Amino acid sequence: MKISIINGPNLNMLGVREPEIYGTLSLADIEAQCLDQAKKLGIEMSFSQSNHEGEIVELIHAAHEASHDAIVINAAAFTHTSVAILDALKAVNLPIYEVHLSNVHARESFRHQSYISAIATGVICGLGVEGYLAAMRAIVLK
Ligand code: CA2
Repeated sequence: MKISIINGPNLNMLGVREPEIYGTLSLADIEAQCLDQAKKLGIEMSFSQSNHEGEIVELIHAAHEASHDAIVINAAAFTHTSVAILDALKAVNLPIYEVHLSNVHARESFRHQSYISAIATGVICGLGVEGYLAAMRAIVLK
């Protein structure tokens, strides 16, 4: 089994600013914890981040082309704006798990809207890195 974990804009800044919202872990720390989890679960994992909408669309296509079994995505701000990412996720027809580090529902109202949730198998927010790990476990257990 192979899982593609895709991260959106500004998540490369984690651990540097706004630790009260996003915690103190860097994206490299999150990747290391996901890799550790993948080893424990006996699966393969790819982990990527982009600040560009079109690149995220291509990462979604690549997950399909490389025969990944599921996508875990934290599309960051594009969650709330991107029909292109929604269309790409629909096109690849893979199980989608939407993850957010923070509880988006306890924040500004524009973060309550997600283009991805309606087509996701599962949505996890507010659990920090544990959301990524829980999504990985859920994919394997399904
Ligand atoms: O809670 C999440 O994981 C989010 O997807 C993070 C996005 C935000 O736009 C979503 O509404 C919720 C923002 C990621 C930006 O990360 C930063 C990290 C450090 C400093 C500034 C931004």
